[in-house]
Amino acid sequence: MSLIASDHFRIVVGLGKSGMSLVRFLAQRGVSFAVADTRENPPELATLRRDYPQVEVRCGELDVEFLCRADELYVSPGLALATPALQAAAARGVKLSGDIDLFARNAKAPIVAISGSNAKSTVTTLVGEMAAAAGKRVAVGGNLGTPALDLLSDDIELYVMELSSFQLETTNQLGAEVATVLNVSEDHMDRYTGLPAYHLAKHRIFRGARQVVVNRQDALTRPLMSEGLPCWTFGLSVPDFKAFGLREENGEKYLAFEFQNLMPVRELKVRGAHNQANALAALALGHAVGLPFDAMLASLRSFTGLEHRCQWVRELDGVSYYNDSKATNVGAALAAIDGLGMDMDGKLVLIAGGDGKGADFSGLRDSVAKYCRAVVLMGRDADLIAEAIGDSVPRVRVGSLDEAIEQSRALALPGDAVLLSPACASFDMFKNYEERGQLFARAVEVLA
Ligand code: UMA
Ligand code: ADP
Repeated sequence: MSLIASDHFRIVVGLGKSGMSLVRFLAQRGVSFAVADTRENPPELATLRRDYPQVEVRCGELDVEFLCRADELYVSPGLALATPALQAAAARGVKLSGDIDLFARNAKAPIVAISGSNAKSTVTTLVGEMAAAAGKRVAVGGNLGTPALDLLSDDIELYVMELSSFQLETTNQLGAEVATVLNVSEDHMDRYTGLPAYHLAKHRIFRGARQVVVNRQDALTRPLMSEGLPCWTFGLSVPDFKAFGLREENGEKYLAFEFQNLMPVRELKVRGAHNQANALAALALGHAVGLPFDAMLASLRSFTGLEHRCQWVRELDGVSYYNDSKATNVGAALAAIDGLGMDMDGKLVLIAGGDGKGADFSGLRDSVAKYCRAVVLMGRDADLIAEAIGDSVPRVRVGSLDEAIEQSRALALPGDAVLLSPACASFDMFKNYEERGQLFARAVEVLA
């Protein structure tokens, strides 16, 4: 039985991947609905016309009268709820919801829900691999690739979901078995009025949660109301009760739970302190849903990291090249600069810049001064970054990624690393961060 009233009319707003998953879900259940998208030619329009020719679609500027024909709107995470037409419909009593709300109402297996400014995809993938290694029939997705509704199946024993603040804005009640906000730092400031609004959106993940996982080193990850809920913590400090952390014994650093060492940190294949925190977060989430330690540790030992996240590309003339194109905000770039910087004897030549989404780049200043030999800047917000990081190291302005690589190569000394960690979105110069990372990796691979 589907937990959705069939006598109501819905409108799916946004016809991208999540919109199309909503269309399939509603059509399968015989619910009447229409579709709207502000774009003249949304990505899934051809698929919709082919597979569901009877469904009414309105493209272009949203029409409030049309939206008000619905009892409920399922709004794409790509559209801000502050969009005037959505607000006008809400003011006239139309409920605003989204695909995750519908997913939560229909999922029959426990949900591990993961949000945060950074490390969501890494930790989600890790928990998914841990569950699979433990023999669970697990479905992994959400903001990471497969839309949530496409994962629904009676066969599944555990859902591991990456959820963005955009998706959480329209999620009224998630009811996760365990939920976490891994870390909170500025991102998407072009969509939110400020950090408090962004923080509030992320914390909707805790609505109806049965257990929570908190980052001991980031107070903003602590749920505002979690009295009485089992709470597990992770962090790079020494752990005590209900806590995952690091402990050093006889010169060897271990991932540890409470008073028990689990495995030496050097057995992780991923680099940097931030990845140790990610491993601990995944252990805490997996433990909360009863995954055994042996399966979880085996997954940690074999995990080589995701593409475009501090990914080692090659070494040339004694210089290592890293692709961290997924660092689309200041917090992520900082984690890479600090994480790699403190792990090496040489210095970093940082390639940064792009569309800063309204961010304040001054947070990079101290780490750049400490770990960088030079910073090579490209893209729309290059000058903003140059000003914010100060002149402690040379700053070189370039017009293209190829030029950035050429300049970085000239600036790096043996023992150094060239790190593409832009602290910005890519859309001013590339299709997306994947394209930026692939072009970087390919250009570096052919350097002679
Ligand atoms: N758009 C319009 N008009 C509309 C609808 C969308 O102009 O009516 C534009 C917006 O600029 C929007 C973009 O189209 O940002 C994409 O919207 P979409 O509805 O086509 O998106 P989907 O294909 O459904 O993808 C969404 C998530 N996208 C966003 O949140 C922007 C995907 O996350 C997610 O993988 C997918 O659902 C499945 O759940 C991507 C993402 O960039 C990876 N997420 C952000 C991030 O990780 O930082 C939050
Ligand atoms: P998300 O899905 O939240 O964007 P990813 O796992 O894709 O997270 O990683 C995004 C970026 O964040 C990458 O550049 C990665 O190097 C960086 N990162 C990974 N772990 C952390 C962490 N614990 N804190 C801050 N940044 C991190």
